[in-house]
Amino acid sequence: MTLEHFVGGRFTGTGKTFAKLSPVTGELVTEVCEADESTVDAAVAAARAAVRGPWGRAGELERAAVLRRIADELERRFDDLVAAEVADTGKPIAQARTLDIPRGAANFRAFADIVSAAPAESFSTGRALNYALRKPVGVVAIIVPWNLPLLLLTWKVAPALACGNAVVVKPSEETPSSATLLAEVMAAAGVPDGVFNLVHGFGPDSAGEFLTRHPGVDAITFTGESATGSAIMRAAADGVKAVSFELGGKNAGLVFADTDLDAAVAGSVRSTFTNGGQVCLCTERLYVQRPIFDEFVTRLGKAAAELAWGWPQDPGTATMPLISRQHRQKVLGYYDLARAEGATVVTGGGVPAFDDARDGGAYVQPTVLTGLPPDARTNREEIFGPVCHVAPFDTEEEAFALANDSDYGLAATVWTRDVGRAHRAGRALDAGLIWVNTWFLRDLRSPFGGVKASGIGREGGVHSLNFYSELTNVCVDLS
Ligand code: NAD
Ligand code: 6OD
Repeated sequence: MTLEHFVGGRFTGTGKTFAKLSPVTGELVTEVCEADESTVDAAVAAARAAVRGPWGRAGELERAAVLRRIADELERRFDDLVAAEVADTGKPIAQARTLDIPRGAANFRAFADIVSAAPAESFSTGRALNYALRKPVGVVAIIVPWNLPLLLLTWKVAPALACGNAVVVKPSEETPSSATLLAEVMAAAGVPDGVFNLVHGFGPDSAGEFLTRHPGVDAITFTGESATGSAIMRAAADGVKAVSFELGGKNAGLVFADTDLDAAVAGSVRSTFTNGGQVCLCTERLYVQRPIFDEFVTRLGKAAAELAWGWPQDPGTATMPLISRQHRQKVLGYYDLARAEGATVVTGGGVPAFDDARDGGAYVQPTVLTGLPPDARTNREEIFGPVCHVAPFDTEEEAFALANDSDYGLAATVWTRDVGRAHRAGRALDAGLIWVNTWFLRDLRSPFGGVKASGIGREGGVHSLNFYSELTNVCVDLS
């Protein structure tokens, strides 16, 4: 079977296709159509027609009802979506069942609630009444990566539709399957034709670039690498298109000596190795207060070495392959670089041997490093694999300074029992997201995004509504 685009409510093919390979075995998962410029034109035109039609004028409660039907249909297709996500990414089925796919439905339910309850701004004086109307932005291009495919796609589609826009989405070339199922879900949920359009393909000189350069696109929301964000910003400049960017990270975890050490070790294992370290929020730099440094490193290294290997379909599997052989080459390059920069490899640092079909996949060993100076490239560049470097610190001030010594500023995690310190960290750390004694605990009403090279803008709750809608102020003279 060949996966097709979804344009104006219909699946449609293109002559050119590409192969999606399994990260688990290297075998073919599916062929996928690659969009040419005319397919992207047709998708943008279908979206424009939809947003000019009844959909663009529908009330919030009407759109919220549609979002809830989409969530119902996602839940009905739960097993198909789990299978698609596992096949494309090789992630453990337990994670797909408890995180990736439930969040797809949760995103639609959350934004149905958020848009239904959004307050209307109004100001009155004796002379005049001012009130702000929320209108759709128009045609929104949504470009997402491969690590949490359905979660990250629906995180943007849900608020965009809640605000009455029509969307053209481009999933990663590495994860085309769940997005294709999402198109089926849209049709089954009765979403009007043209409101949700899907084009498959790559970035430069392919669907991604055709979309971001397209004059018919009004706004672009993108999740991916910071360097890609720069390229998209250049493309968006011509049309002065609004952008929202969720980009890369080199996230710090701070472990203070007053912490509950069991919780800090278990939490750092999660924050470093979940999804094979391929979550933008993953910790790649750990700083541990000197009195507990040795014990922490020993326990983290042991836990990393003991993470359960298995096939993705085995319920107990904790590890997963990287998304592709190409990405594995990049991550292994950093393992080599770390050694060249003088790191001590506490555990991992190579490729596991299975003696079965998984040797054709893209697996690497979970890896813990120590001994690098703060300016080592391994400590500064995003690796996006199951690896972290652990360094000691003495004082709170030093810990905050080390955490902030980065071009990125997405997330930080702080492990401490000192409540005052927790709040000081909230103020002191240059990051958009700070978790204290936990990691990746989400409330979809809260602002999500990064500072510095980690992004532009915030999504989540009312922040998403602000990006996906235009406010028009109406001033009525009451005299
Ligand atoms: P990527 O930037 O290579 O690709 C992301 C998407 O952009 C893909 O769909 C790709 O085809 C498309 N693309 C690439 N070049 C393009 C171009 N010139 N024009 C238009 N589209 C283009 O990222 P990736 O490798 O898929 O994902 C990993 C990266 O994503 C990491 O850096 C990670 O930190 C980041 N990420 C960030 C967040 C966040 O919320 N901040 C979330 C997930 C992933
Ligand atoms: O939880 C979310 O809403 C979100 N955007 C997570 C991003 C994870 C990055 O890989």
